[in-house]
Amino acid sequence: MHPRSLKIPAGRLPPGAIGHNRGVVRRNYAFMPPEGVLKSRLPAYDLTVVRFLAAPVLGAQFAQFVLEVAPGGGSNRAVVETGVQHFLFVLSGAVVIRVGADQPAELTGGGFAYIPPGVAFTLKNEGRDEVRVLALRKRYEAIDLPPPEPIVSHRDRVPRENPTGLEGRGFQYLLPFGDMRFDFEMNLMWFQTGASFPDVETHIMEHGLYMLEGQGLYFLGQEWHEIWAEDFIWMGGFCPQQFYPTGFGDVEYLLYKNVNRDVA
Ligand code: UGY
Ligand code: MN
Repeated sequence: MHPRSLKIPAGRLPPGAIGHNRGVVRRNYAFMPPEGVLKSRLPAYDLTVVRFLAAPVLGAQFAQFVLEVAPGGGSNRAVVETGVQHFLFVLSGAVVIRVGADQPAELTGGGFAYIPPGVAFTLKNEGRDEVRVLALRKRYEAIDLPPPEPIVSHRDRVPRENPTGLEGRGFQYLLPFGDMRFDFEMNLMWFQTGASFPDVETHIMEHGLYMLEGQGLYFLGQEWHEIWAEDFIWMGGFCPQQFYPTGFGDVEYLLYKNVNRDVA
C-alpha cells in the first residue's frame, strides 16, 4: 500500500517507519524512495531545500538532486562551473531562469533547460507557491567539436517517438538525439500497462531515473523492486535492468543516460 494512503494520527510515525525501508543501495545501483532523502542546503541558493539523489559518493559519475524553492528563493548569484554542464527540469510550479546573457524565461511544469559547461545561470521563484526542479550536474567530456549551445524549452515542444516499435511505449528525447556534441541524453519514457522493454538490458551507460507518474516493477541486478511516482533509481554501468507497469494508469519517468563517448 502507498504509505501516503495510510491514516496516521498527528505526531505519530507510520507503522514500519522505523526499520522498514523500500530503498536499497548496492555496488552499482541504488533505489531511493523520497521519504528517506534528507534536506541539504547549498550556498548558491536561498530559501531552497536540496534533496540529493545521486552523487559520486554513491558511485555515480554525475550528481542529481531536487531543488525545493520557496517563494522568493532561488539562486542568490549566477551558478557557473568550469567544465560542468547542468540540466534543469521543472517538476511543479513556475520558475524564472536566465541562461548566459539571454533574456529571463519562465518555465512551468515540464519546462527544461540545458546549460553548457562554463555558462552562468540563475533560477528564481518569483511566484507564491513552492517550485520543484530536478537538477543534474555532469562534467563535460570534451571532444574535437565545440560544446552545445544552451537550450530552454518545454516537453510539449518535443515529439513523442517510438524507436522500439513496441505497442504502448514512447520516448521524448529532450536533447537533440544523435548530436555528438552532447555527452548525455535526458529522455521521457512513457509506458502503458502491458508494455515493457524487449529484453533485460545490460549496457555500459549509467542512468538516473526519476519516476514522474504511475507505478511498476523494476528489475535491478537480480531483484525486482516496486516503484512509484517520486522514487529515484541510480543504475551504474552494466546494471541489468527491466521494467513493467503494474498500476491502472500510464507510467512516465525521466531518464538520464551518458552517451556518445568511449571510456578508453
Ligand atoms: O534507453 C535506455 O537505456 C532505457 N531503455 N533504459 C531504461 O529505461 N532503464
Ligand atoms: Mn537502459
